[in-house]
Amino acid sequence: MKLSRKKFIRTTALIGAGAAITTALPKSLLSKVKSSSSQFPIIISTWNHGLKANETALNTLNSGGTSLDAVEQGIKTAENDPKVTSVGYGGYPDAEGNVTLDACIMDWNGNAGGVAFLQEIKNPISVARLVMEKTSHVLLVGDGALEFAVENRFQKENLLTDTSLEWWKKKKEGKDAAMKHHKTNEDHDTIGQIVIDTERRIAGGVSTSGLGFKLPGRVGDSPIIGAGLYVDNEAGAACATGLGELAMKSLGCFFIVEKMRDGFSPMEACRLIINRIHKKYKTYLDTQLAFLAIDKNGYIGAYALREGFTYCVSDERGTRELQSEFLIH
Ligand code: SD4
Repeated sequence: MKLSRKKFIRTTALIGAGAAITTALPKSLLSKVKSSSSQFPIIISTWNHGLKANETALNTLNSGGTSLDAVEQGIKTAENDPKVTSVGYGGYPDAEGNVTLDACIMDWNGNAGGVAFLQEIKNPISVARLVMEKTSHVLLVGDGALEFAVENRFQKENLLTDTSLEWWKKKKEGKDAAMKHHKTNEDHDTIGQIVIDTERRIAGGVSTSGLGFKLPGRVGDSPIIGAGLYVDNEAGAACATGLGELAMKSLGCFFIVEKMRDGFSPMEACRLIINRIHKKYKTYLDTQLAFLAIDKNGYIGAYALREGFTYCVSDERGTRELQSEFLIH
């Protein structure tokens, strides 16, 4: 269904107001905020590269695409951009200098697909979608994922840019220090995007080159359903960014969606899991981890372990980048 800019503005007015009110309320009241009625679409995504990704997703909806189409196209924008050094083409390589990519996607029926440790393919999000739609599996990794992509006419190409090669050389010179300090604000910023379309169908996706200078073979949370992404049309959706190991140990996105199903606001649910992780894994306090969530009524929550996480929202006020709340400086 084609959605004009004007209609988009009109139909999302209620949601925009709700989101604005939610962020302005004192923390103690957040759990009591309930949505009465909602209009869609609404699009959210992680980090600054979400601005372009959201615009692309909105254009896809306007051209008649579903929320799933919007997520795929939106995320491809970041994957194709060599300046985004944490996703797809131009993503920072592992310790051996290889760019290895992780991605997953989920639709409103609970279908899921993912790829991990995929090399030489620019758009892992599209391969993840094909895994979901064309196979009976959820996750393909490494050579198997590459073979599947090539069979489905994806081109093999070199994903290492001059910039990422230079970065890798510098990292290699100071190898030991680099391996110890996974400062996720500096080395990687996954794109996660969630779209609710006018039919109230929720879809989400995540794509990343993972932790820069990671050990060869390392796979993070991003392709793991429940860790890096979870979508359930009955409750809402969540995606993660930051040190994937923490999202994997906590299955953070699944946790958030289940809390929203139980009536917690997205903000409360995100805060609960960050607090739990902070309490349990004290050794990781020099790292970043953040969750972004939306419930089925269009209320948004974003919460990070530490300062610096930003996310993008597209609603009746257009597309903009917002600062997330956080636990520690
Ligand atoms: C990972 N979670 O591979 C991803 C990377 C990321 O912001 O999100 N960076 O651990």
